[in-house]
Amino acid sequence: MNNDKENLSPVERIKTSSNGLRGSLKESLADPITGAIREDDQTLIKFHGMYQQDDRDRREERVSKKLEWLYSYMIRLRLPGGFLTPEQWVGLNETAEDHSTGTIKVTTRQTIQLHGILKSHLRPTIQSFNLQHLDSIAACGDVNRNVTCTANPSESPLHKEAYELAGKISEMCLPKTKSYYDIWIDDELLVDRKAEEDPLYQDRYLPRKLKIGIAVPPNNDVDVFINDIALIAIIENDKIVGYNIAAGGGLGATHGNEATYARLASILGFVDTEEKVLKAVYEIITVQRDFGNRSDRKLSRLKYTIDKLGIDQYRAEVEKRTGFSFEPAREFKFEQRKDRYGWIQNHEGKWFYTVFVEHGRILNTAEYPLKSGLLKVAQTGNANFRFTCNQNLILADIDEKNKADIEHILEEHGISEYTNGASALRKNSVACVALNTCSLALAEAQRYLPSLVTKIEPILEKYGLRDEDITIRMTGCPNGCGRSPNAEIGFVGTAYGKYNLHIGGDRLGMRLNTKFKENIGEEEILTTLDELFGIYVQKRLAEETFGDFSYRYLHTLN
Ligand code: SRM
Ligand code: SF4
Repeated sequence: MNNDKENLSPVERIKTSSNGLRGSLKESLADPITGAIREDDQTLIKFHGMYQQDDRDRREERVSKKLEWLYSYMIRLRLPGGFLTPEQWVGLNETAEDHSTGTIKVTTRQTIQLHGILKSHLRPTIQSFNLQHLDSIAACGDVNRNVTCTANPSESPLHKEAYELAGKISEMCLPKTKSYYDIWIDDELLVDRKAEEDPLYQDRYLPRKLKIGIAVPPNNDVDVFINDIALIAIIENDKIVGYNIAAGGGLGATHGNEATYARLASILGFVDTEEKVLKAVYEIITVQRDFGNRSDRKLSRLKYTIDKLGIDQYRAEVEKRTGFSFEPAREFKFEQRKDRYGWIQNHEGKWFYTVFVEHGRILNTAEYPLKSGLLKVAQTGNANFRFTCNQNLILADIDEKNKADIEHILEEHGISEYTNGASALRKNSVACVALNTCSLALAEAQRYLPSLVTKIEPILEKYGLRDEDITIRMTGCPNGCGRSPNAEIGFVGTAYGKYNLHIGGDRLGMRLNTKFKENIGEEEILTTLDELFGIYVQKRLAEETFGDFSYRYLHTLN
């Protein structure tokens, strides 16, 4: 068992003494003097799917006016497998306009965030989500997060099955406390504390966040191996016969702290029935709950517990708890990780349109009324909304008879032109939020990568590489929210305008990249890439991807 009890991190005390994650949140919300909430409540509010933030662009101005920082909140929805009905999209659009900056952000974990919500708007926002049957429970905090699943679930019955499993895992891992309803929905709710007893999380919850993803080969659009728990559907004779289960993925690290590192999940083995899958997932979590590091939050993710215990001991402890053994892992093959843009028809004849949404930001600009176009599609009631881990959106389950109407809306709003016209590099780019809301950002990401891509495109053009599907990802710090450590070209922010450049990751998400240049600015980024692309076209092997080539370059050619 975890032997760090003597030296628990302060967050552990906040969790155990929180009265089922209630803390003093009601008092904090009622305080009219400040836009912030009390310090302990800033930890607890995460378990309710929210973060206290401030507008970092306006810090200096606020201080010069002797005002407190401009505090506001980000809310993240819990959407296992990333799905909304058209009615829910219309409701979300309205909630975003009434209470947030208005921008709807599709995240790298297939869900939605709204930013810039003032404290007084928090309860109305949650209440309006509640009316849409949406919640943000456990979207953040030391619990299981949004369960991701290969997008396009209606493309085949197998995707549907995996999507449904994502929902079951999400339900199984929900905290039992009803504090969310108590605080955000109904003040008068009578609380039965006995009914809130939580065998999974107890009163201490997990040592740290925990993430679960499900991939349906041949697509690894969920980047399954970056999750704490990764499920890979094993398909035989067109049926899912079970799942390979892997554990210990995670991408975050801290500059200068050698004890921290990105890691891909290691395969524990194969499990056949759904009942066993759920049991195995549950007990992988309880082992992490009991053995994870509760002293140093930098070393408390499941990946460090696995490396501390060793994969065999971790597996043995899980098997002891489940009462069955993992079978040897079965073969599987990933063939792609990118989204399939444009129209696709599924086995039932329904249509799907994948919209390219640069870094998941859905808003209107003078040139591109994306948000209005999507609202108009939703208002027809004839398309569901699905989200991908590449921050894109799928208009889903469209009947043949409604396709032309939706196509017309997409054309009218420039959405199909934008999706078709973007270069391969741009369509394979991911960036995290970073500035101006992320308190941990050291550099820009989603506000900067689009213009950097514009400068890289002519270089690719020069070498005849315009259509090459190179994955390029940027994060404003080494936490890896835009999964930069798992890209063919990864940028990791070090300071304003400066990035570490990583290369050598593979295209399918099976190999992490390696730092190649440290702390470089735009000019050096462009000259370095120019040089690398030049060598790539000269020395690449047949069909060799840029990621595989640069891995070879780093290890043998350089
Ligand atoms: Fe993340 C923290 C945004 C996916 C690793 N992440 C944050 C916070 C909440 C900053 C904070 O703690 O104050 C960021 C909020 C920024 C903002 O203003 O919205 C943030 N993370 C995001 C999102 C929105 C990025 C995006 O642009 O899409 C993604 C939301 C996912 C979701 O819907 O749940 C997001 N974060 C990820 C991923 C990628 C993934 O899961 O597929 C990772 C890497 C995988 C992993 O977990 O290792 C990731 N985020 C982190 C970490 C590092 C955790 C670690 O233990 O190493 C932090 C920092 C922390 O937890 O202390 C972090
Ligand atoms: Fe913020 Fe860093 Fe995550 Fe980007 S990677 S959203 S900068 S924590």
